[in-house]
Amino acid sequence: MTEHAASPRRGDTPAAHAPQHVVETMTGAQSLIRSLEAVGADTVFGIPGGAILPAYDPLMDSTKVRHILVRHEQGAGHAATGYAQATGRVGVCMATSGPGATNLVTPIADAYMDSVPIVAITGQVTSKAIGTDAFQEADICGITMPITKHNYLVTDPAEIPRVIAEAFHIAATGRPGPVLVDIAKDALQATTTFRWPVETSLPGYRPVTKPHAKQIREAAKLLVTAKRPVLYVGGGVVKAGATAELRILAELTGAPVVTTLMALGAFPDSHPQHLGMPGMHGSVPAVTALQKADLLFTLGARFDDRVTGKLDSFAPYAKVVHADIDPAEIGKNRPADVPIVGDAREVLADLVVAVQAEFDAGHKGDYADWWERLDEWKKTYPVGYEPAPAGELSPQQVIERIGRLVGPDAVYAAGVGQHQMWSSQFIRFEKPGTWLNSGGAGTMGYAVPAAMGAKAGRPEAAVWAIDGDGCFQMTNQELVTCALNDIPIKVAVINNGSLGMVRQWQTLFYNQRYSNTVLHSGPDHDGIEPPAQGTRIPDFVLLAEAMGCVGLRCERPEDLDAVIKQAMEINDRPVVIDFIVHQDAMVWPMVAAGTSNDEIQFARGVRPDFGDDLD
Ligand SMILES: Cc1ncc(C[n+]2csc(CCOP(=O)(O)OP(=O)(O)O)c2C)c(N)n1
Repeated sequence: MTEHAASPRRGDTPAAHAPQHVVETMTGAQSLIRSLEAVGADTVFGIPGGAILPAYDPLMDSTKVRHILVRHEQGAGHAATGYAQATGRVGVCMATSGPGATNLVTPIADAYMDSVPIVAITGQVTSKAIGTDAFQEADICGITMPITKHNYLVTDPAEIPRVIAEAFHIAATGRPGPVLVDIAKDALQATTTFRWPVETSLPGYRPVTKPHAKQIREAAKLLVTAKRPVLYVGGGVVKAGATAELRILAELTGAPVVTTLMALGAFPDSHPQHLGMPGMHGSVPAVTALQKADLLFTLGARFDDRVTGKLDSFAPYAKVVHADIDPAEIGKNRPADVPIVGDAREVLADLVVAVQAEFDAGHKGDYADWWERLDEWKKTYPVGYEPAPAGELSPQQVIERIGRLVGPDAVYAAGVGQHQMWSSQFIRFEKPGTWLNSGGAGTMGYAVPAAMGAKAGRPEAAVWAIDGDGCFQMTNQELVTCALNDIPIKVAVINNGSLGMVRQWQTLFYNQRYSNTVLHSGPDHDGIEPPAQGTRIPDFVLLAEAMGCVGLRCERPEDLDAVIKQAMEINDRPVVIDFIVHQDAMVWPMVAAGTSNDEIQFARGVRPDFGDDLD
């Protein structure tokens, strides 16, 4: 199973540097850096300031921890997330108290929604000043309580090694997620004893990884007796490094597979059993297969509203097997007939054995009729797009060509909007860990810093950010960080001159009244005509050059491949390509928000005809 090598699982943070039985006197700040070294952290993204300053001094001497000085703490947080998603290890970011810490709130919330293991370390005002509205004081533990898996306020320097060990353990195990460690400045300054190894004390924290044998048998029985099953695969399968096991189960049973936005790459897009992505902008076969299924075999997915559409009309004929590491997910949105709590890799491995036992007993699922229908839908409703008017670039074509030319080994990070959906539709994902995006929170500005984090963690990989011109203007300053730190990412700005996804909703649901979605012009603009050529503010090519990157522009379809290839050849600096694309392209298929998946439109106003005996 070669995929395992490319499929790191949560909890893989190497403890290679862990010292054997050390007891040394040092400052709390030194103890923090030694603890980070001991848990195997190799990269920290951050910005110093008063409260965290003591920690930056010993950081300068560390030969094991590389600090990357970002331009905004939000960039540090998303970079930690990108690092974690691309490497499977825990990402680390660091900030000072008050505004430094609050700038981390968005990426922490983002990591929480997408179950990404990161540890955020913040400086806090001195312990005596806590609660006095001291300069740069913010109650970051209080603020992040609902968006962290766990958080700590440390005022006793002796606790630092234990807290860091626990934070990494909690972030990486069970359902991964962000952990915040807030350390008072006086605890960093005080003299203490660094001891390693350290005893952790987490009596209430024991994630269940081994699934219950009876539930596995029940699930296997349902799978072999179902007539219309679908393996509904979510990001948990990628997080658990369970993609090889998934493929074995899929090929053993012959059941169709759908992979959610968070699971792209968990099952090869090119595999004949793959129906595509379900959800608001999912493929017709994937969305419809879930609707018509008699069994949803759910693995590490969470029945997100973007997948289910109107919940009470979702998959009306289906029984549900729901396997998840987090028991709180099971039955949250849709009751499960067979709930399974466990690690996706262990669940899948046990299921393979249980299904084989059913086969040996002569019980084998017959999905031939189901496949006849699925193949028909695949043939009739492939994901595609209308070409742009002659001479203009269509955004889908740009993204499709990047995917084809750069290939399935690269890492792709997307922002949020139309370009994100087109990336999910037109890049072919074949391997886990190659698709980074903000699925749960939908955070504009995610792409550039996440790509930076991915490239810092996997320097050998080609890393492309596919960004919107709106998203790019939120976090592009991290290209300065990339240029200065030898992190040569590529950024494809899909420049449609507008907040495209919002504009699409205005086209469809607000009578084409384009209130405040045109980006490159001011209030005089009528919002309908594209801004005149030359009114490019900012000019992304000049902006790129100003940040130490190579800036390229592509406006004509005939130049597309050459520009992508030109960017691929440049590896000593980051590259930004400003793709000027047709502004009225829309994302299809679409299930309008709050409606039933049965209302899916293949293209504007075109509802698929299923000629259906199940309706
Ligand atoms: C931080 C943040 N603010 C606002 C939104 C709402 N929103 C979702 S998509 C979008 C437009 C994105 O525009 P752009 O980056 O140009 O991408 P496009 O849709 O044109 O591809 C907006 C404003 C968001 N998701 N995140």
